[in-house]
Amino acid sequence: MAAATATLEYADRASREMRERAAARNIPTIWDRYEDVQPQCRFGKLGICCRICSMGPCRISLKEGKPPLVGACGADADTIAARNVARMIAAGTAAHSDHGRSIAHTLRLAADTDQADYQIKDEDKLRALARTYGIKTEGREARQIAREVASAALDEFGRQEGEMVMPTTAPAARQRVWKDLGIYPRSIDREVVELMHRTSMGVDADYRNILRHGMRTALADGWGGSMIATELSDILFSTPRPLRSTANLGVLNPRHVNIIVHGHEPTLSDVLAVMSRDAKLLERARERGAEGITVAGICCTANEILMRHGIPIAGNFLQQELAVLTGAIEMMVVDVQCLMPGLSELAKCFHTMLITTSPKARMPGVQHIEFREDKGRAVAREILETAVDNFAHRAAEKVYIPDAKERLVAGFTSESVFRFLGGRYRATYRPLNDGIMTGRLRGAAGVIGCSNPNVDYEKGHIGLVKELLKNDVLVVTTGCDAIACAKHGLMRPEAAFAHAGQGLQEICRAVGIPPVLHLGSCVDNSRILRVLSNVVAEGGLGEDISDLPVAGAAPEWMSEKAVAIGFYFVASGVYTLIGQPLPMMGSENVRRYLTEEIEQEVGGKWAFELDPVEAAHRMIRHIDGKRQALKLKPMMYAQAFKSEG
Ligand code: NFS
Ligand code: SF4
Repeated sequence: MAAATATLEYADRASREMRERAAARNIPTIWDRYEDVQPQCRFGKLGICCRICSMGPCRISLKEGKPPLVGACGADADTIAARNVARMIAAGTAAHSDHGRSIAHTLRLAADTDQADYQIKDEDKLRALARTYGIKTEGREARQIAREVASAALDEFGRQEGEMVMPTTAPAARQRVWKDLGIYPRSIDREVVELMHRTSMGVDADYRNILRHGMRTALADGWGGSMIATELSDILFSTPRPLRSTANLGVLNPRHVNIIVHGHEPTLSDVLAVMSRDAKLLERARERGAEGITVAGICCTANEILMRHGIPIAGNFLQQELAVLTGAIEMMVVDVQCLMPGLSELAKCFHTMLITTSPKARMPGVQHIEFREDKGRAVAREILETAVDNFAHRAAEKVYIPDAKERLVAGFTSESVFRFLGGRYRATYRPLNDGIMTGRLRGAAGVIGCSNPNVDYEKGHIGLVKELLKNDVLVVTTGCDAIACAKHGLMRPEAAFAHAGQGLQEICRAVGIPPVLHLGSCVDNSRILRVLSNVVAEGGLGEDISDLPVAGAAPEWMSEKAVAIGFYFVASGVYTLIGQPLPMMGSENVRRYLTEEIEQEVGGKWAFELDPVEAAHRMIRHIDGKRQALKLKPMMYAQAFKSEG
């Protein structure tokens, strides 16, 4: 096993220690399995293997001039690569949006049922969303409004005529771009279905046409499914407010029953988090010899319940196995997405119970306690009691919790961040826009997405974010990048003084924010779209998102969801940089379209860069280009990195 030989320069202490322990005990983890699948198929990596019909699989030659140049049906590298990437968008959009759909159903349940386990927690937001959908709010009760908002949201999925409503919240100029190009989304399910149709055998063979529909599908995610997930979660579970918490495996308590919630949808984890504080349950834990109950999160579930309840984060995607390896987890409860199937074998080495809860995501041989929204509290109670009872089976000699946790401030939203920036009474983006216009802030960057074993441990995230901060770029983050930043202390209130350039330090001090703002889970990337729209609306920085001095990055992307996110940011006018290229580099035409020509069509484009410092500089060069186009003042302080001239 070669896992221990990988560079761990950026690894936090907890992850380093747990990886060493796994290696010492010969327990395989993601890094070992990743080694085992090497060397990887180059045709797959380059996106030029097609297996969508049984005349294939067909792969295009990697050697110039050497057949086959086309598949059996005549599809060339351009068609094949575009179809493959487009299907990743469909899958990513489906994942985010199906999550959004389940929240919409939960909102309807809360509106319809007197005794529902869910209530409307943010009525202001409900009323604001109702106005977006043209639903009357005056003199009406919250539940009445909620019922109609839930159906309006559900209509976004299956509408057969007309277009989606949620994207009307984008700047007017942006909506025109989509209309002119014919990519304004009509409905979420429809775009996904049409994409699957177009990319099936013998349909769309024009790579640009395929990828334009890919953008339309991605827009149905960002400005649709994901945005619905975020907005309705805020209505049901409350809109986050800035709060303090902690992150990393050290949040586990050796004397407590430790329960990990892992996955994505907040419907179960939110109830679990609240009910874990129940007095009767604590009593039960004490009877079994534990001093208390700790619930901690992994992946986006962690972000959801951190943002709303301050529940600590155990770790991100690459730490799911490391958490089990502590031997101190009574139960890991999973719902959907980013769950490694390898967990089931690993859990057998410990007393840890792995519990699946969604009918959409089961694992062979793993206990399943099915979660249903209409009996949320009852299922949560059963799960919690089972976890508490498992404390008796913990083997003390197998327990090792690394002494590593980091303080953080999280819970920012498009409404709250700059409410603080602007003073107490009014949500305004003026101070942010002014900061950029006067050259205190260079611009802003969204750094998001997964962690990936094909990168030196978290070097992609941390190397990139630190370089941006040094150069006065404010960073907003979500998903597993957010957790990486938290573990590295970049979300401490005082982090600006250690890492930020002078201008960014001044902004952080004036407003009392860390230089890296945690905006939530991956569906909450829709909050970043909202922030960008609000910055445009505030004025002084152009008419459209594509005018803004901003950039996006997913340095360690892994999931198909990240591909959908990248495409909706590009289609929204944002320069979007990822580490490992999209799997389409076998087609020079597709590469040129996505990294160059597409900018003429939508104002954003793709970039690929594995070196984190160079990645930051490429983003900064883009930001500086936008500053010049807007004729903004030069930067106020000497900069660590100068674009040129
Ligand atoms: Ni996002 Fe969340 Fe993490 Fe990647 Fe997975 S948890 S939805 S996909 S791995 S950031
Ligand atoms: Fe081969 Fe064409 Fe079938 Fe793809 S669609 S597997 S390229 S024959």
